[in-house]
Amino acid sequence: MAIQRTFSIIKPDATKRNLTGAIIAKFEEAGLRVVASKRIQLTLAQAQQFYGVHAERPFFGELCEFMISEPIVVQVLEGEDAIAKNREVMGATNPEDAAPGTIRKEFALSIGENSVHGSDAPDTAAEEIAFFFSGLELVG
Ligand code: RTP
Ligand code: MG
Repeated sequence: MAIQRTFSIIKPDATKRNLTGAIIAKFEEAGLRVVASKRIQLTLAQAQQFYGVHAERPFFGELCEFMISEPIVVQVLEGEDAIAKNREVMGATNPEDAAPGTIRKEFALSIGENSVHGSDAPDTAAEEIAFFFSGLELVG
């Protein structure tokens, strides 16, 4: 597998509980390098645009309100097979189903407040990175 980049969000439930460092440590232990990072607070319009793929889902309103409730940390992670590796380190969407040692098993509060987001495929990773970062901000 080649070196890939993926997009990650440390979500409001985690930034609020001061878990940013603990979550980044999990990425680094898994061999993922942080090549871009910033702490921001989304507007409602930005959250709705980012999660547009889920617009028809029953949890869309709740998800967008949650994502703007506190600052988030958006990052680009780089490494061997980074997209799949990041999702492995994150664990299942619902922390009750997440494997031991994963971020969501250790830190997530619920299926909604689940501490992290990670891109699910190369095309979405590229779109999500471009949504938040300019080329100048990516330092490999
Ligand atoms: P993500 O996109 O955040 O990395 O998570 P994912 O792929 O594991 O989950 P996805 O199906 O894409 O859902 C996006 C986010 O929506 C919230 N969600 N809430 N209340 C619910 O039933 C529910 N289901 C999903 C979660 O915050 C999930 O990460
Ligand atoms: Mg997803």
